[in-house]
Amino acid sequence: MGSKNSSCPPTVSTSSRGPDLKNAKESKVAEDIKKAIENNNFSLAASISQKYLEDTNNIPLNIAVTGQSGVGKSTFLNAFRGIDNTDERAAPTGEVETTMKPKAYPHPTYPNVALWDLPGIGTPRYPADQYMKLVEFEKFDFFILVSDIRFNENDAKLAKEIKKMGKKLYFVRSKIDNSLRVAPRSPKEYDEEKTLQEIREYCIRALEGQGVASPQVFLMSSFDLHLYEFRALQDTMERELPSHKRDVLILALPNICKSTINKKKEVFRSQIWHYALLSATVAAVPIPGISIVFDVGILVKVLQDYLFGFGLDKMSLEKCSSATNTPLDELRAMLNCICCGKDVTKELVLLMLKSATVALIGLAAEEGSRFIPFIGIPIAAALSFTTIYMFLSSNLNELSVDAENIVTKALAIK
Ligand SMILES: Nc1nc2c(ncn2[C@@H]2O[C@H](COP(=O)(O)OP(=O)(O)O)[C@@H](O)[C@H]2O)c(=O)[nH]1
Ligand SMILES: [Mg+2]
Repeated sequence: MGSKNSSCPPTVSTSSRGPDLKNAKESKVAEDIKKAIENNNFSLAASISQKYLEDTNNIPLNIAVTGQSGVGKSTFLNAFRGIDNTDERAAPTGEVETTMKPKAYPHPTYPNVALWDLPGIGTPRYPADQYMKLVEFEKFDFFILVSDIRFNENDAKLAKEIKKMGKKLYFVRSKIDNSLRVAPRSPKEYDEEKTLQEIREYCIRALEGQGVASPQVFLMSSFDLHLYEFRALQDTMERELPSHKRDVLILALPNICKSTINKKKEVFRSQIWHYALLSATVAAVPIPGISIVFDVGILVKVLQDYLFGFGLDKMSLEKCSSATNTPLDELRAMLNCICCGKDVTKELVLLMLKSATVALIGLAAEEGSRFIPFIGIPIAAALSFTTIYMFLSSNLNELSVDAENIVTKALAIK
């Protein structure tokens, strides 16, 4: 083989994943799998991988969104989930909240992640001193407290209650697009950065003045999450979440910039070797025309996950097509991976594999020698494993580039 394709990871050693791989659970799982394989017990190895994937992909993440009525909570939690206010799964917006109870809105792709629309504080039904108990605060990983003008006394009371319970809290100053539009300006003097800084300081002073220490305030517009400080909020949430929940959050984030796509890619990448192991061992069967044995159903699932995670599924592309006024076919023509915007079927995966296997198997035979000492699987299974590993890796790379192109296209018209 000629030069090694940089899209193909050279090893299944888990060292490429950075700090996450220091995670004790991951190391223990890798160690257990290695032992099972050394004992020739592939079904045990695969079942450890399967359980690991099920556990990590089902970790619950509950985000509470609270604040007074009308401040933009429902709009924010729809935007976070990548859902239009008109979508049937959307939280209703522009309503007067009267008898509202906490309501979970699951993420459309990751149902283990839910954003909760909470009632405003200080109503007769939700008095400040009982609020946390009434909303069952324990189940929330963190709170986002929204205000559209200034954080008032009720907000400050709630903030103190949330902190008292030891929960993480972020303040969001919503509707920044409105504030910038009405900010007094003469063309010469207008300075958006300065206006934003003033708004931020105003919010911080209001909260500090009511006894909230060192509040973190993020300015944003739910109509344009890619502008202002949603990304800073994302980074802060990621940093402050316990490590086992971080990947769950990353996958659920809206695809608003290249850095989110890249983070998702790394999360997906860290799971590839488990899927390759599953596909190449337990239910692996020979497939006519393809010289490796594997379970195609697993590859269908993984590619589907990539499409949904990156917003390259049919529905997301249709949304992008109408938002950018670009015919769907033209949009598809921009994309490299043939599965974009399609239902991933076994037939499609076989087609993709057939057109890739000659190159992949050649590479796998060469690269495989590096895997075998690590996991000690027999040559045939090792070849399947390595080929599948490379097939998924190269598709993941291609899809992440496609996703970046779509994000760039979508943002260009905003
Ligand atoms: N300009 C602007 N309007 C917003 C924004 N977020 C919400 N709104 C509007 O504010 C109103 C109240 O929003 P909603 O989400 O229902 O607030 P909630 O009562 O806190 O859930 C609606 O008319 C929204 O369209 C925003 O970021 N920018
Ligand atoms: Mg609402």
